[in-house]
Amino acid sequence: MPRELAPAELAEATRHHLVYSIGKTPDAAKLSDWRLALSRAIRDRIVDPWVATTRHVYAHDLKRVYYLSMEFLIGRLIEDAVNNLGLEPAAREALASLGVDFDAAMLDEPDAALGNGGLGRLAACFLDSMSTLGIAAHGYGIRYDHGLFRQSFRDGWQIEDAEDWLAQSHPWEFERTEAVWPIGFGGEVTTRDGRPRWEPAETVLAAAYDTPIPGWQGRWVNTLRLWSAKPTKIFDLEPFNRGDYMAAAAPAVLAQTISRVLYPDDTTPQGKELRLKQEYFFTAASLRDLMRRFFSDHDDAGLLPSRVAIQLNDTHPAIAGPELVRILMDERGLGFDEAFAIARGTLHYTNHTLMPEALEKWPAELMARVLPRHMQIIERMDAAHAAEMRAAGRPRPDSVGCIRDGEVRMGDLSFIAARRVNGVSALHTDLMRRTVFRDLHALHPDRIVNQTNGVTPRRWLRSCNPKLSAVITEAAGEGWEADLDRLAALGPLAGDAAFRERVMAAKQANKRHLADWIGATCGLTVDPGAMFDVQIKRIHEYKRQLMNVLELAALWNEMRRDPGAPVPPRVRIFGGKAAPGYAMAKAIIKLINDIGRTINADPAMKGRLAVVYPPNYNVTMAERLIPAADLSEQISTAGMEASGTGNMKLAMNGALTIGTMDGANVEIHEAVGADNIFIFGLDAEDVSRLRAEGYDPGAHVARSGRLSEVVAQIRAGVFSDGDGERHRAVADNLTGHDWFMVAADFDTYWDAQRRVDAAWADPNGWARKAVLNIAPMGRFSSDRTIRGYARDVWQVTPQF
Ligand code: NBG
Repeated sequence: MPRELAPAELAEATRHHLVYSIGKTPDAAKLSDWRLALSRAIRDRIVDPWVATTRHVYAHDLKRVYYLSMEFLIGRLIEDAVNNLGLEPAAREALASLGVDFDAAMLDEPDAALGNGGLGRLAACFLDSMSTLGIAAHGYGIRYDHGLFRQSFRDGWQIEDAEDWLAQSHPWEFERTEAVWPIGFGGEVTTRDGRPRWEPAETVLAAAYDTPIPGWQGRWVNTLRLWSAKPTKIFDLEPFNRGDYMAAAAPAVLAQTISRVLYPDDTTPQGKELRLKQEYFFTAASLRDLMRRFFSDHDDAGLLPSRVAIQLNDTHPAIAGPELVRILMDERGLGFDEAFAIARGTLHYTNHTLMPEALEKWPAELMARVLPRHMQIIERMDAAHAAEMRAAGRPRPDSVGCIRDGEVRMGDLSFIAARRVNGVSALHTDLMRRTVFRDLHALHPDRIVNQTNGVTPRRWLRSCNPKLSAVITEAAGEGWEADLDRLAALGPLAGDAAFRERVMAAKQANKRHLADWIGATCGLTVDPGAMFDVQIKRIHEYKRQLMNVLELAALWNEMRRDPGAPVPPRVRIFGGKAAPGYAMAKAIIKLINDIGRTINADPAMKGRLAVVYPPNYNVTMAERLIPAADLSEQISTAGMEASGTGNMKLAMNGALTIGTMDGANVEIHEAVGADNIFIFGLDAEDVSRLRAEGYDPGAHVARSGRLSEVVAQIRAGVFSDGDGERHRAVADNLTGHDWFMVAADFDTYWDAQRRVDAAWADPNGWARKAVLNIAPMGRFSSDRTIRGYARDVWQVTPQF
């Protein structure tokens, strides 16, 4: 733990940075100047333990973990730093003495949104846990100029604008001008001295920017290294001298495009050359970097698997397999067999979805054009794998292979190049074994392991919910933030009325706070005494925000029919973005906003039912909503949500789950017990059986009076100013296709919501359930997940 820091000392350091790093005087400084100065002052506190960690790792030659991810959804860094270093009281006091409001300064930091959703946020939680546990790790990714787009609504439709997190200087990072690697694309493969040689046609530079990642109490500090693309030459002088300035700048523009923007899509591969280039760009830069580190104190490439573990976060960095083989063969002179064996001892792959359209595939022609040498190596790896299986008497079925029907299949490539392959919840891993990787699993029965996701309790409890944290500390003692199993101490207190009251008082305070924010940002008055019912996640058909909003409309109908019905007041809150190219998801957003507007405008609903959909859901908004949630909507079609992590964050903060038996909901159900969760609907087997039998959504709609009524209203334009056409695509899809089985689950969802109503009517019982949701959440800490990876996948020993 770094030395205690007195507020006066931190104030002085902040003032010093304001003048000497930012170049402003206190009287002229704006809030952002103060925030930047404070960030610098805090960063100074991280540098010594960072250096100490690096020395320790070198001195003890610790095995290193490299986490390669296209996405790191880290959010605000000042918050992690202040929280993990225990500096909040000092920072608050220091800024107050300078006449600056600490909370305002924290909120001034742009949300680093270098990710789309769960996959990127998981990577950020893992960074926090790897530092907290003392694992020698680097995160490797892309320093996008523009992160996930900013969402607003115009007439209820989603509008996207470019995000600009680097507009002000990013005070946490260190530019490493010595770590710059040339990355090639295209060109051809020739042979020289009997060795293949790749001569790329185009080269860009990958420039490293390091952000230190301190763990809990700053005992250990790892590095997140993000790559930015730079041109090999700034501009062409010849066209410039001719006055052709556009042509002069062309090389720079081309290169910089590679790290310009995060693909705003987390489920479908963009069949775009740029995406493939992004993937190769950061993977190749990371491998070069880590190989340089490895060879700086080892000579024998054969040692790589015992000194290095590389984790591929989804298939995005899957080109790491052929790239590593290429480096070992073409640059180090190893034979193919040896190179392949080393790669297969070093690489590990996490699968994050079973959705077929999300398992990346590239046209073989594109791969051969952009990465000609890699294409050769992929063919060779694939042939070697086939031969190996034949020799072992287990010939590959036709379904297996890296190249099929003119496409390179990154899922199979990742699998055959990995030592371990993991799923992210028990159900997902089981389905992986039985569906997408069935044949590969039969060939390699020990390769697939499960590592159920987790979330960092430092950010998702301690920092976002100080009120509940204080109550937990009273009950479980200090230090639970790094030992979340201690929450178990709350279990026996569920029967203690005074304790329950303290827990619910914290919730109530958070709800008042959120209600104020909703008033200020959405112009809506909501009653903090109402049930806050929250669905926050990417908008996707399989996540079924549609089912949620249809049930909401049905509830509205019911409440209008029977004004005296004892329906508890609810505020239904949505948050989430749709991929810009995903028309159906955008149509669902519009429908939610239309239904919401209709309900909010009905005077009879005042104080009884309200709908809130604040635009631009991001990490910071999640930190506001989660502590104030009573009910957590986890209602995906069973078998579709690999794990979910919002489900864990919400339960950890005392929200009860209404959900299907999908992803990690299954394990949450097991942990909290059937009495403390509202489970409904088809399970994964039902879903596949029903699909196989031939699912008829129209029949389900017809059978459900409530659903039929809502569909008829949508078609009649009840929610769209009489415009029956506006939501026709959604209605037609629901009655005619409904791949995600909204109609089949609607009635049981309705019933489950009424069970929620009944439970809410008993405040003591609800509070008891809330406590019994928090108590067993230790197993959903990302510390538990990372210990699992360390043990079963990476074979490293955490220092703490
Ligand atoms: C997402 C899944 C979630 C899961 C996260 C993290 C992708 C491709 N997958 O269910 O949909 O929680 O990954 O594992 O983004």
